[in-house]
Amino acid sequence: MDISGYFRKYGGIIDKRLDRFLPKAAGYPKVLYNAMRYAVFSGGKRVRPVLSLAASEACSGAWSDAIMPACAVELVHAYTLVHDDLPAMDNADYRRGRLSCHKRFGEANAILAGDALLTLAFGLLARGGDPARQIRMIRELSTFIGAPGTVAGQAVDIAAKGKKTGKDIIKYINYNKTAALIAASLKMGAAAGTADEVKIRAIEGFGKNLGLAYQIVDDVLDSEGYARILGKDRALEEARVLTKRALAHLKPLGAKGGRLIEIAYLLLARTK
Ligand code: GRG
Repeated sequence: MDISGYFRKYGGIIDKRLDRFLPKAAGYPKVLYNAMRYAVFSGGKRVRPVLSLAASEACSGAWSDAIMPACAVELVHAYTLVHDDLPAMDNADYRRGRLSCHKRFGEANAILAGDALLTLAFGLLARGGDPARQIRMIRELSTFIGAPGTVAGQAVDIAAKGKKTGKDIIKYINYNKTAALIAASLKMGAAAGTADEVKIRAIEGFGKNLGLAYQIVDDVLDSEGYARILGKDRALEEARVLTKRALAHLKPLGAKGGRLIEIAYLLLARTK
């Protein structure tokens, strides 16, 4: 299967599961459930959950081992976007080409939808599978997306708004806002099965570098961050270096790391 087919196949599986795990649109309170669904089913590429499933596969796990963390990371991603778009944060009226969640459902409902998505994500990690692995995944996710982690990255980003920002601060923001959740997606995918610690750490190292490269490519596409400081060519060169650094971490996986290598090159070359 080529890499686009892989994304289509696993993206489809993830969407079906997310549909099953999210509260039904007709349930009560309807506005909250619709806001949650609106945030999740709006054309996201499903990069993070596919990374979880690919990491599981690379460690000889079954996709069924990794489906809960895969869905959990997409819910967390959706929550961060809903909250990031709020007037108190990035104040964005549109997301993925349509009204942002608070513009469509009101600010209070968007805040609550984000809260509920985050809460459901942790609930999914506690469902099914081996309890020791579930606890580990809950601990890992809370470390990567809390403070320090995604929330800290967002706090520093907000504090830096309108100020001249150096490369170190941008790197801190990129690592915490973006790379932390990407690393968590991969690490939890690996840890959901029976992978040993050497492989789990290898996948984590891959994820941290891949996540930094992912944000730089995003900056180049949006003409922001690194692209603004370094220029697009130098920023892309930095993304290439980080991707190579990411790939070097995959050595302990041998040929099993092949799919992750393909994904890394696909993300480096992405245009949206
Ligand atoms: C609110 C705690 C809190 C954090 C918000 C993640 C974030 C921090 C803000 C979102 C805006 C932003 C610039 C995020 C960087 C990560 C990133 C590149 C997001 C876009 O991810 P894609 O490309 O988007 O996977 P799709 O739409 O495909 O899901």
